[in-house]
Amino acid sequence: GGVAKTKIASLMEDFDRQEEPADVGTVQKAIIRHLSTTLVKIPRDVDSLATYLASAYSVRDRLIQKWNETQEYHERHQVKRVYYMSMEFLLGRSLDNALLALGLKKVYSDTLNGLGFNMESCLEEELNAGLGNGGLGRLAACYVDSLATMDYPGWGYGLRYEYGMFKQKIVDGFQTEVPDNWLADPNPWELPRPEITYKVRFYGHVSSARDAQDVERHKWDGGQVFEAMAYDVPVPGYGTNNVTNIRLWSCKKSELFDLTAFNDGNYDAAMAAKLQAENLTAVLYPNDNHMVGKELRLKQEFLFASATLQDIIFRFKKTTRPWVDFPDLVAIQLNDTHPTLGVPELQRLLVDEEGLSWDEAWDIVNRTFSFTNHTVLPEAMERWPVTMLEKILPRHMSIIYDINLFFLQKVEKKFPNDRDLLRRISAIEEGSPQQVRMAFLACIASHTVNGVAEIHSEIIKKTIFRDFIPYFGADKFVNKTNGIAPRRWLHQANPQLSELITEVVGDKSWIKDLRKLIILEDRIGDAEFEERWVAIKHANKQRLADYIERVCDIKVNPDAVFDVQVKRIHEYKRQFMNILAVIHRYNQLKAMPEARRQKELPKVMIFSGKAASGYYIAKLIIKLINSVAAVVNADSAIGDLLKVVFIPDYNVSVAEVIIPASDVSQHISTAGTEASGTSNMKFVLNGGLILGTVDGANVEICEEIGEDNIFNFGCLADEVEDFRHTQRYRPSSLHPALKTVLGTIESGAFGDPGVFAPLLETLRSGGDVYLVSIDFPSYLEAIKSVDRAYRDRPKWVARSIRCTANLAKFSSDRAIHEYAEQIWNIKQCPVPSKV
Ligand code: GL9
Repeated sequence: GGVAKTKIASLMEDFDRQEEPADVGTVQKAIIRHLSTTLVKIPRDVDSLATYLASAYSVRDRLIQKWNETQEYHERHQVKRVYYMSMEFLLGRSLDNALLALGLKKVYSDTLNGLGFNMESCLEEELNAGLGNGGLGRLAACYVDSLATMDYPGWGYGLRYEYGMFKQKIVDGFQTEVPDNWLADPNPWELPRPEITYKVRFYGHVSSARDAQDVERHKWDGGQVFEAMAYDVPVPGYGTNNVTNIRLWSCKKSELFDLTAFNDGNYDAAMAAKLQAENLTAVLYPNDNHMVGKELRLKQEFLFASATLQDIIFRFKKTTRPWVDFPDLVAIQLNDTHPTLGVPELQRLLVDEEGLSWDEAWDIVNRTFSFTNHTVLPEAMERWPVTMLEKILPRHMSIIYDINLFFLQKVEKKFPNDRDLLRRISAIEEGSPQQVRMAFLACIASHTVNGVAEIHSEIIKKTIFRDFIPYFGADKFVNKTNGIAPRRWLHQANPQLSELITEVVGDKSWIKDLRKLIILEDRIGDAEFEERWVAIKHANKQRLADYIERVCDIKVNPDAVFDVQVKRIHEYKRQFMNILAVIHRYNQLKAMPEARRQKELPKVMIFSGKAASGYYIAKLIIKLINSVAAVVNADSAIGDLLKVVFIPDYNVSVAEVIIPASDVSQHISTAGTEASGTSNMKFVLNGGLILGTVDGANVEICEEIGEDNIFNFGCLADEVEDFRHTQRYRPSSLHPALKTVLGTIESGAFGDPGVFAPLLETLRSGGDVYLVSIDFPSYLEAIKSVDRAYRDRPKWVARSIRCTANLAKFSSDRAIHEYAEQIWNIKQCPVPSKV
């Protein structure tokens, strides 16, 4: 077989190295072949879905070749890789992105035209991969894009949920949730790997015995064993041969058959047990910034952690390098605490399975892991009851106890006689029930901890990780400001603006180096250029207006100001405050004499976003927005002066339509609550101005674009605590404008006020935790300055250009370079071009 193997190996390597030509003839042949063979279509059944699929399969063929080459090349050179562990990857659609990355968009468009199909409608056949909630999941997707584009060796690891983020339907103004059956159509972007599976155990018992060296060794067995199977999602870099991988685990029930029942001839009972067995990867938990302590979620986290670590170890063992070298080949980034069970799992695999000593293993763990914190909201902090862990993961619970014990012993040694410090810093929170603080465990196990924007990284040093600094030193805690992929969020989402930029820059190099955008500043004041800039924004607004008419049946005027707030619905993000100000504006317009009113600035207020299915108050906010919309939009006295739109089912591809069309976008979280935000970056990159609080990445965006180009308001992060206290203990009377607005709601102007009572209560006896009533007056002032600024058209256009020109810092390429150099210690490794 040796000779045959060599022959097949060299033929296959040759194959991967051959690049198909990129001409219409070749592409057409490939599409036809997939229609006929892969999809088994007869000519009269070929519709735009089939055409999309055949196109996708033909692009995938090219991707797989490059994927093979990249993996082979990295393996041969034994380069260090980063593994980005994330429970969420919000990828959206892939075909357009892949076509642009491979430089095939034009030839595919021509080919499809030649076949009588329109490119846009084919692209729209693709279902969104919605395996994430919001910013955290989309960040992971942008980071993998940058890893590939910048030729860094790295993979994403995640879960393949059968149902991703639910689809949102609006019924009678209320959100309803519909399952997202995203795998209903064939998915060309995943490669099932049935040969790559790992067993993952739950429950069972731990026994111990002394080994030959008289060391106590632990064995975990019994319980339930599941199987995790790999699905690989290739991610192309832009304009490079590198194609990286996201490996998603799907749970296949193992030991499905109850063997006794089976042997007893009880086949049907055994099958019933199989069907009843829960599928751990059935559904994504739809909570953003909120922990729900369900056993099933814990099991998902462990299935993910265990399969991933087993896979990484398997790959490491193929190198035959000694264990101490593990951190020289492997960096693991924990995307929030969700993958933190990877820590005790790696420790277990090294000690129990591979026979290393505790200290050898712990040293490896510590040099391997780093951890990103993404939020300071207390309700988002993962804590698992000790009793639940003991039951489901007995060996891990005991490893966590030991990790914590050894840590506390070292703290005690450095700071003797400080029992309160030990209590505060312990990974086990005392109380009933006792709980494991996952953020502390991640911090203790990681060599580096980072926040996601300057202000956020400072806040976590003063709050959750405060007590760790005297022990570890401040250097362990760093900042890595988030970034966004310019490929998707400018080049793909805004093709017209991209073309203009390419013209000004002289080539497409800006797509991989956003610093080149600075040259746009030279064109400020150039009348012809500014005219084109404005025309492109207008065309994007028209595209959104068409979408709104199609989806919401509301006609909006593209000449009005498009004022946008799109993100998850959450009290801390304060969509509530936005809609209260909309009511204020409506009241004002109504009160004006007609002649005066017609001089007002026409505005379209655009909202979109999902509420977690169990988040009652957030759902009431959606209802209020829709109720206000119904009244305002039907008011003929108001006409185009004010329209309110709630676009249903916000997701990546809806964002791609909305973001390039905004004049103003709102990022108005209570200061100190939004760790970073990333859509703020997307809007500004597309020439939209921000109305925002001094929070998250808004702060650094302001630094980059200048404070003349952002509308800031509201109290500052270090004032928030004080305000909360004065609020609570000396409930002050509400601002008159706010009182009037609440009065309008309570009068029944937007339907049964009883419906909204619990929402209004959050401002009163609820304690107004997010300081809506404190910031409302300065918010109204800020809105006035936006309106004033917008009326000065030339100045506004200059501001818009300045926004785009100065956004380079917020490229995910910059972020990934920083992670690579300062945290992961990985080097770029471009796969050489074909000869
Ligand atoms: C988040 C923050 O809320 C955002 O401000 C931040 O931009 C992103 C990415 O760093 O992370 N933290 C967080 O918990 N979520 C975020 O989007 N969402 C989820 O929990 C899914």
